[in-house]
Amino acid sequence: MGFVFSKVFGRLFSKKDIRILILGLDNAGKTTILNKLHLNDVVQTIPTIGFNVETVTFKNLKFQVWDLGGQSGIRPYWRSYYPNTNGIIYVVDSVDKDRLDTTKQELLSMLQEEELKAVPLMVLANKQDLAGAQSEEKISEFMGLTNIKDRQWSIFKCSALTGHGLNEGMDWLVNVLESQK
Ligand SMILES: Nc1nc2c(ncn2[C@@H]2O[C@H](COP(=O)(O)OP(=O)(O)O)[C@@H](O)[C@H]2O)c(=O)[nH]1
Ligand SMILES: [Mg+2]
Repeated sequence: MGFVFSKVFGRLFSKKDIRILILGLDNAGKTTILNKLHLNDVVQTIPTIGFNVETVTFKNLKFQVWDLGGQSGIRPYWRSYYPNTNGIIYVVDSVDKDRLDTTKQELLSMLQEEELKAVPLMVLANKQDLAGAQSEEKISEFMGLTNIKDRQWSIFKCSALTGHGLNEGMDWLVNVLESQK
């Protein structure tokens, strides 16, 4: 299942800068998704104080990725990445039932950030190729996504490993971003 970056994101190429955060717990599959965008060569991990941010820039699009969870002490450093964010991709490991509550709490904390108010949210229920993966309906229900009324959001099942489902999710996000132009 191929992912043709320019086909999916091409509609957003313009002079206007677009910033997308890709977030989730460690091991959720964020870096794998970034690699699936076939921009591996421009991925740089920039060590900052306390945490690493992977940045991919392509034309006017900028993707920034880091791991949530664990040390709440570094949370203040994240804030410098929030301003002018156009979209959030939140990646969930659908097999990691033990940390479903942790990832839910991390997401809810992010959504409370003033600078991320009303920013569209696309949740990816990743690792659907694995046995025991929770359905996107179950994850949506558990994480209380249906209570979100103050922003556009959607959830998609996918496998970053095979690429299956990624296009659908990205398509949704691109449509939302396009309608905001
Ligand atoms: N089976 C399967 N493994 C995946 C999938 N996505 C990521 N992984 C694996 O999960 C591990 C963590 O992925 P990674 O992208 O490094 O997670 P990150 O910490 O969120 O950046 C790696 O071993 C990946 O190969 C998926 O959709 N299916
Ligand atoms: Mg990673």
